[in-house]
Amino acid sequence: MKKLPGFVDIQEDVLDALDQKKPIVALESTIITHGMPFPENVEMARSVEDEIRARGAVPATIAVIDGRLKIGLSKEELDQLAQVKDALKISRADIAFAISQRKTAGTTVAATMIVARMAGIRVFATGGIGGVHAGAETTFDISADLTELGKTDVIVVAAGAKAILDVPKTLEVLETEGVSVVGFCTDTLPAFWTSGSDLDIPLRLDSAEEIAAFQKVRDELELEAGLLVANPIPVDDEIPAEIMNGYISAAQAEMTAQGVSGKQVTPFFLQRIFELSNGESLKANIALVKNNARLAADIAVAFHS
Ligand code: PSU
Ligand code: MN
Repeated sequence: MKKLPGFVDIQEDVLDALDQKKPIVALESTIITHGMPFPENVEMARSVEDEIRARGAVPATIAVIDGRLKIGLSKEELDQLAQVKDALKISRADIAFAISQRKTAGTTVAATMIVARMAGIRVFATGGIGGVHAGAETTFDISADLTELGKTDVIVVAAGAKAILDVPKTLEVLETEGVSVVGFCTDTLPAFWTSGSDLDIPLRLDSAEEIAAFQKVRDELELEAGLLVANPIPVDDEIPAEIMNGYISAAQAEMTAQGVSGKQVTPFFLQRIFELSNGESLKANIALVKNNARLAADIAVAFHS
């Protein structure tokens, strides 16, 4: 295992797994600090870690706590992070700032990918990635997650792109960035709370073993771009697109009226949609993250066998 910077703390079980080349699944923490309310956020984080362990992999939740870059969190650290009121939301641009200023922060998909790759963790599970926001042609709001996927070779398992984004433009940017976008057992791009959409998926694979084999070839080619696995929410947990679209338009209108911009956009949307849907969106969100964690663990296990 390579030497990591002095500001990194690795949980014991993650360290053992790295030493023994056992399967590990990285997890992000913006979903905990900015994506879900307390206490659902900490319950979600715990059950996601349990799902990964049950599948034979070791979970490694990544976050910055008081300036320490954590790879794997103790129970106490997770509880603390889930209740911090003023946590930062950090990406490539500000991860070093959070560490040097001894802040506490949730790592976005982009920042989590950077840390996972630095530690040699190849698979990462999340809910949804950031993308091109609706109206990006005037706001230029395009998530740094997309450019990170273009240069950091980690397998990211997500439930597709949320309809709060401009999904066709998001797919175009992923293609430009050279990101391999693979649908797991699906021909259409999953739409986060909804299992399918009317957009064709660029590539399709139907097993964790095939995804691991695909990644091994990508490694040999040293492609230096990420692999995005789009995993549909289980049909029993999904919310139909017609219902979601109503909440999304309402939240979008409020956002425009209030002038919400920058980093606040995604958290604002998630919170308003949670309220408008009477908590239904959160239930679906938790179900899809768990589903992604299971697939990510299977891929990590297949990758190491
Ligand atoms: N999508 C969700 N929940 C989340 C996020 C996205 O359903 O919590 C978070 C992820 O951490 C993602 C980030 O990396 O939002 C993207 O933020 P932005 O759009 O500001 O780049
Ligand atoms: Mn943005």
